Amino acid sequence: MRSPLRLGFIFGCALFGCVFEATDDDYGLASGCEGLCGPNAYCDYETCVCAPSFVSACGTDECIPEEFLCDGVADCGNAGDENPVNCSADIEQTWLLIDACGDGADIEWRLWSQTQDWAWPGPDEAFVTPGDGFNAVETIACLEGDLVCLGARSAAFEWGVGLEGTLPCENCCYICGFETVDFGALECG
Ligand SMILES: [Ca+2]
Repeated sequence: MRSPLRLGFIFGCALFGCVFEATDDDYGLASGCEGLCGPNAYCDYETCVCAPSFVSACGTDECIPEEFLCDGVADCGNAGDENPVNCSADIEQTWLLIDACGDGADIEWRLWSQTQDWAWPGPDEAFVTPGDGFNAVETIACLEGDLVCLGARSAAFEWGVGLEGTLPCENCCYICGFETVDFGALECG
């Protein structure tokens, strides 16, 4: 599933066909881009344009066939045509856990993406449990198929990948999908 809006934004230039625009500054006195355009692109006055049904998705001067976008095969050298940020849909996933550690301290927790440099609610913010024995429920917008790991910390204990997302963990990661993750009880130690 793709988000047309996001694809339109990321590949906006591709949709309009331009790869780059040459200016006189780029090429001294010579203007135009004849001979400077990459594979599957041609020079239209001062702009390299992807050939019909080709798009610019690699971050280079190369144009690839439209159908190569998000088809599960890396066609760009940097796999830019398969970047999950462009190819996956944002979905809402609810996480549920319970502070079962009666140490008198609330638990701070974050959810860490394993495929992007991203955490919920953010790398400098944390969810906080609402007290011993009460459900903590938070909903995040994650990329379908992303692996998301729980990291949590109270005054004396740490769970999952830890609040900073750096610890190894067992059974603390779940695939971003439509089903609620019921993480269960966080017990002391
Ligand atoms: Ca591809």
